[in-house]
Order: sequence, then C-alpha cells, then structure tokens
Amino acid sequence: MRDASKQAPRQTPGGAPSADSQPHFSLLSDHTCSLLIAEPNESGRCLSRPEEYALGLLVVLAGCAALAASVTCWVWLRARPKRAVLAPDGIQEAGIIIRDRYRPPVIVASCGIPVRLNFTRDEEDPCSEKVIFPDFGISRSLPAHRTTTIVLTPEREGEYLFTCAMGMYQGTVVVTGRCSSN
Ligand SMILES: [Cu+2]
Repeated sequence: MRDASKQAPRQTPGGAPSADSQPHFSLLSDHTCSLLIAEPNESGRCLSRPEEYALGLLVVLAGCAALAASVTCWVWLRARPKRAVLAPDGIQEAGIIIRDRYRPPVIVASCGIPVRLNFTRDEEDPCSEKVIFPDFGISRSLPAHRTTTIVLTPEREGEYLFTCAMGMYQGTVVVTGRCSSN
C-alpha cells in the first residue's frame, strides 16, 4: 500500500521546494527522527535507536533460545535410554550400534531376566574392538561390521557400566524392577 505521506516534496510556504526535498516517511516529527536516527526505514516508520537496539536484542535472544532448545533436544535424543524388549524365547533383547560411541548409550532392562545385547560394530576404529562389562567379568572381541551377542543376567537392581578396552566409549545397562532372587 502506498503511504499517503510518500508524496511530492513538501513546499515551503512560498511555493518553492524546500532544501530538504527528500520524501518524508516518518511517523515521528522530522526533527525527532533526525535527532534519533538519520533515516526512516522502508516501512515508512522512523525507528529510534533504542527501538532498534531493543529489536536487535530481541532477535539475538530469540536466536539463542532456539539454539539452546535444539541443543537440549539433540542431547536428549542422543542419550535417550532404550528399553530391552522381551523376545519370544523369554529373554530381554536390545540392539546397540557402535559408531563413534554406543548408540544408544543406555539400555534399561528388568531384573532377574537374562538380557541379550546385540552389538553391531559399524566401524573399524580399533577403539571399539572390545567391549567390557567389569561387573559381569565379560570381555568380548567385536569383529567390525558384524553383530556380536552378549547375554548377561542381572541379579540386582543398579547401573552396570560397559566400556571399550580404553574406556573411551561408555554405556550403561540400567536394571530396574523386582529381582526374584532377593
Ligand atoms: Cu576405546
């Protein structure tokens, strides 16, 4: 829409064009506008400096908030635990992909039922050649690009760490629920 104020140059009372023959867009008075900021913006509004700063700050804050939210979301998705699913043979089962880390890093399992963990090593990084479950006395070699199955039977509630040989990759089996043995 054409701004009615975008009209012909103002005329001085005498009829001759004024020295300031630029079209005048401002909602504020010419004088206020020129005091606060040199030029009106495209929408025809004359934004004062404080207004512009506030707007800029708002944009930056909104950007930061959006970034923080997406980082939180990403971290949450990455660390989201996976529950082992009861297989037809009565054993709980979960798959873990190894690529730069254990994916997912947390497996939730019920107490007193054997847990079958299928490790698929999707890399050749020597870091992940072995997986170690210190609490179960298990140390197993994992051939690259293959799935290796490890079965453990947690008898107590708790968190059981598993790592690569150097401890750089870390995962946890979280055992919950009533343990039949105690
Ligand atoms: Cu390692």
